[in-house]
Amino acid sequence: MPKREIIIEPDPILRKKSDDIENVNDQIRKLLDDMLETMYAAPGIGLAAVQVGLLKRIIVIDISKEEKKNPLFLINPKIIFKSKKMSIYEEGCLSIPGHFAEIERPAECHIDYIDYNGKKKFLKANGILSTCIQHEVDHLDGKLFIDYLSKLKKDIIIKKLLKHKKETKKVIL
Ligand code: GNR
Ligand code: NI
Repeated sequence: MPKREIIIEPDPILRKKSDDIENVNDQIRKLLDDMLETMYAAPGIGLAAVQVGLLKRIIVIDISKEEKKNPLFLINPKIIFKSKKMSIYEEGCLSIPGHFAEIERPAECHIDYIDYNGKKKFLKANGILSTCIQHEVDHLDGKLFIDYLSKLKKDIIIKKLLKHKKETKKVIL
């Protein structure tokens, strides 16, 4: 199961909307397996397909502690309920390395999705799982957690990421 390269902001693909999956075949399952391995290696608790350069509505999540791995594969996830009650978590993003911020989101959410075997499922989430699902579904719509910050904070983060990208670029310009 090969790992895939994670795309770092700023990159225009991270701002694009991902497309629904028509049917869950072995190629999709291979992608899910690769994404999970990439996420564990990073390490992270969630990963959206767009972060490895594919505009597909696919997410992998595992909020468990290292030992008891409990992967969640979400295909075409749709948030059908968001609670009025909000909660705040410090968020990070594998596409925004080294930057973290407290973000307020609905505390609970309910989703419809398709699982690894192509079966329709329903899930009620709260706590960090609810936050993570919303963070990942945002990716599928071209949105990043820094979009919730003030323009000033967001611009500073993007500038730092861009500077770092330029310094570490391997190609000769
Ligand atoms: O690894 C991750 N941690 C995290 C922490 C708080 C809220 C969301 C996340 S998701 C993030 C991995 C990632 O970038 N997923 O898109
Ligand atoms: Ni992210």
